[in-house]
Amino acid sequence: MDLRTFQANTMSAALTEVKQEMGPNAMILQTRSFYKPRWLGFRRREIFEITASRNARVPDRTPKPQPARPAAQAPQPIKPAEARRQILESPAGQNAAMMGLIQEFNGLKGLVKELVHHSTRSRCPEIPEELFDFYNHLIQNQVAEELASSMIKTVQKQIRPEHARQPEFVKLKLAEQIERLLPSAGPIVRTKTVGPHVVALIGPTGVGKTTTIAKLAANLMLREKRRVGLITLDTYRIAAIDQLRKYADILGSPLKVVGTAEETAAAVRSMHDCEFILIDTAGRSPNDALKLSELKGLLAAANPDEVHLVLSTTASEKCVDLAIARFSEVRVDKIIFTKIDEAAHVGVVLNVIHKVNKGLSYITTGQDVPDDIEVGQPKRLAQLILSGSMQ
Ligand SMILES: Nc1nc2c(ncn2[C@@H]2O[C@H](COP(=O)(O)OP(=O)(O)OP(=O)(O)O)[C@@H](O)[C@H]2O)c(=O)[nH]1
Ligand SMILES: [Mg+2]
Repeated sequence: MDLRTFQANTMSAALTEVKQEMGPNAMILQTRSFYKPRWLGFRRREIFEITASRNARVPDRTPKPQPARPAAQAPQPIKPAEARRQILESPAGQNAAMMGLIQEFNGLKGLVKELVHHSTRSRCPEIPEELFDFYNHLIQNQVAEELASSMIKTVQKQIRPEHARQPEFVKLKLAEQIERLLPSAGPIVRTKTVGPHVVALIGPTGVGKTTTIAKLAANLMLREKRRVGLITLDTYRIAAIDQLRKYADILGSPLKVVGTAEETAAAVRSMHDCEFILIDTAGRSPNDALKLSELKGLLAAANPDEVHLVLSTTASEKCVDLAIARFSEVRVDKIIFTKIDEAAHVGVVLNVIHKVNKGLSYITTGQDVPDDIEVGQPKRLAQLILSGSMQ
């Protein structure tokens, strides 16, 4: 039997070779794909292989009545076209056809990936080739291009060229960079010995301020056995007040709902025997200048020790930037990032903290009170940004 194998970068290229070398009647007996290392084993390339024959005979397995014939009579050769039809109609043939389609699809996917790689590559020629996959990984995790590029260049200076081919080593160096860029600011600590440590949470609507207040209060009270008072500067919405009241009732902590500067100052005074006062505020649109200046007045009356801006990781970076710009006019000391569990990528946390140069106090990772909250550890953020395959 004239049996040959053909290898190419795509299934269709392999098929073209089969047709050129063996003619249009060649029979495909087997197809497969496998990966071949290239670039010194650093990246892999998919190879498509077809085994074909010009004159394979395919046994006809359909049961037929056996006419009596002389034992020495030779079997009739099957015509190539008929044999091909039989192969295609058999389960094995259909499997092979399906596999061929899947391989074509994978080939296309690889091609698109390669195109993206080349287009990104051409936009940043300064990134060394051996570290390009790491740069791409950072970009795909929404780390700002400029930041990713400077991190990669620093890593390049720190490592020997042979280490660039050791992903775990490069990851370690990148993690060090991320940790350096992400100052941690948490947890909330009371440094004074007299009077309550007052913490306010501000931020856009629906980012998770009230839920985070409940998590913080529950952890301070149940785990650290602290006396905690709650104040809400949200008099607009009954539902929002009820939400915090529910938590206050469960925890057994005092709750004051205030709407004016005088009421705010009085509420803080009334909780003088608490170790911590946590202040919840109504979400405000960064575009609502009037409500933001009202918030500024109320907060000033509370005279908090720290104000945390709460931002959602699921918001676009544009929204996050706008929120930072507008809420900074009120007052921002630290940043909390919520909904890390829902975020597709967390590079935005690194970009923002680096840009505003404020410490990351907490990240929240789900809706469960009190468990889904963590102190913003740079190591953990580095792990989240660098997790997943880099190649
Ligand atoms: N997945 C997820 N959901 C969260 C997280 N934190 C809060 N949420 C949810 O986000 C929604 C809004 O939470 P709230 O705490 O009411 O948000 P808020 O900032 O107080 O909202 P406003 O007071 O309306 O501005 C609720 O459904 C919460 O359960 C988190 O870390 N992960
Ligand atoms: Mg709220």
